[in-house]
Parts: sequence; structure tokens; C-alpha cells
Amino acid sequence: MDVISIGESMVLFTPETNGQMRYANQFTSRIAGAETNTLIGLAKLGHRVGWISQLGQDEFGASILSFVRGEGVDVTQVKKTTGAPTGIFFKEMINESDVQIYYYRQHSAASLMGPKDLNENYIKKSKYLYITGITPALSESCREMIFQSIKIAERNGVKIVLDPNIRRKLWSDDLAKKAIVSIAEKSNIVLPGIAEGEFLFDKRNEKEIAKSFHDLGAETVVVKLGENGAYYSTNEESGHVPALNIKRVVDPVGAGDGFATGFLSGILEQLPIQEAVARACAIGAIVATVNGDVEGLPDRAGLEKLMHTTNNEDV
Ligand code: KDG
Repeated sequence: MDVISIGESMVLFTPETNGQMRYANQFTSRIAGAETNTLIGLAKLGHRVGWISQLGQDEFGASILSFVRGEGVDVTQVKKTTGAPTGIFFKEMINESDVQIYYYRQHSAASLMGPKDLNENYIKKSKYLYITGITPALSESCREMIFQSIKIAERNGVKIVLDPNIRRKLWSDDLAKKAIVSIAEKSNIVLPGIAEGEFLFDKRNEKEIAKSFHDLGAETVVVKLGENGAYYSTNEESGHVPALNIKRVVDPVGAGDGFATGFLSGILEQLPIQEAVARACAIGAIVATVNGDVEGLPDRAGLEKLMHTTNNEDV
């Protein structure tokens, strides 16, 4: 595999109408989860990817499994349990800039995962292990599993990529900081948002944030700056890459996962880092122009078109 990831995917319900969700009576259902969003993006670009997870033995679990499999992700490491349900969540769109997430995932099937659910043979055949800060927030056993997956990756030369993806609804700030910093210490590449860097290190500047991650041991850091693009920093070089202008943000959720897709696909194809970051910015932006987390992820032809869009031609 090129990239594998461990995490929870859920059925996402979005009201058909904007405003407070208490008034909604029609919902669209979709499949979402930070890790599968990125894996699906990579699969759409032709990379070989695999997902490690656990679903409930229920209708939502069946729907997630066939969707993720249908998008070309290897699901041989996805288990099913009768012991707990598949998680679901709701996205309330008060308006385009005020989006609230309500999770129904406590004690879900995925949160029951632990170190015993990892197959070393599977992990060691991968080039990159992609970790987000969501999985270690799900439960103590999930946290242990993530640290175990890191040990397996380290002893088998699998590179670790971390998107902090801090979800403050899922755990306390103290625990989040401690766990994410410990994961960052073991990561080769870190892809934080600027607000996440601020949360973790109390620094407001992208260069200082990148330095904090380098000091922990990361070789490559790419700080996401939203409409200001991204700042990358390696041991050899650093620089800013501008964002792709988009006419209208329809749904910003999933943009960070699109960014990770673009960056990972760029480094898998050995693009110079600046080009990998430009691809990341472009995919992150395009994902935000449509509803849903994965619906805007481009295939190869879409990526070609996107990368030939200049910033004078708004998307
Ligand atoms: O990045 C998008 C994710 O936040 C969304 O798909 C839901 O995985 C999710 C989560 O745990 O918040």
C-alpha cells in the first residue's frame, strides 16, 4: 500500500435547510470520516490505500463499508462487531460560516478498537501511516492503538504523517495537547492548521509553529493558512504557497482532508515540496466548493484541470 490509516467513519446527516437543526425535518445522509476522506481522495488519484477500522454489525456499518470499498480503498482490515453501534453525526449549517457538528459516537464500534486490532504484517507493507488527532481522542484503547501503530511503523521503516485534526468536543484540552505532541514527536511529516499550532504551542506565527514541530523531531511541516495558502518548512527549504481563489465556500468541512490528499499524493509522486503543497492547497480549496467531505475530491482528470487553473480564474 502507499498509505494506510486507522480511524472511524460515520454516517453524516445534514439538514436540507440551513438554520437551527431543531426545525429540520429532512436530512441528506452521506459517509464521512477524516481518515477515509483522505484515503478516498488518494484512491481517486490512483494511489493504493487501506483503512483499518471497526464498524457496528448494523445498516449504517454496511453502508459505510460498501461506500468506502466502492471508492477503491482496501477494507480487508475493517472489522465488524455486534458489541456496539456504528457512529453517526449531524452537521447543522446555521449559515455558510457557522457550521456546528453534533456527534453520536460515544462507545461506538470504532471507539472499542485497541492495539489487538492491528496487524503488523499489513502496516509494515505500507509506505506511509497517516494518523489524525481524531482516532486517539475516541477512547483510551484507541489512544493505545495509535501509539502501538507508531511503534510498528517505526520498527518497519514506515513513515508517519500526522494531521493534528484537533476535535475539542472529543477530549479535554490537556489530554489533546499531551497526546498530539507525543504523536508529533514520532512523526516525519506534520500538517497542522494555524489555529492548531496556536492551540498546541501558544504561537501565532506559522514560522514559529513550524519550528516548534521541528524541535519535536518532524522533518517536514506544512502549516495550513486557509485563504492565505500554506507555509512549508523542511530541513533544507521553506516558503509560502498561495491559496487557490474560490468564488464561494459552500461547506468547509473536509478541506483539511483534501489538503492531506493533495500533499500525500504529491510526495508519493516525488514532486518538489512546493508543488506538493500547491496541489494540497488546490484540492483543499475545491473540496470546500461542494457539500459533503468527499464529493469535491478530484479524479486525475479533475486534478489536471484544477492545477491548470490560475488564480485569476476563480473556481
Ligand atoms: O475532517 C472532516 C471530519 O471532521 C468529518 O468527516 C468528521 O471524522 C470526522 C470527525 O471525527 O470529526
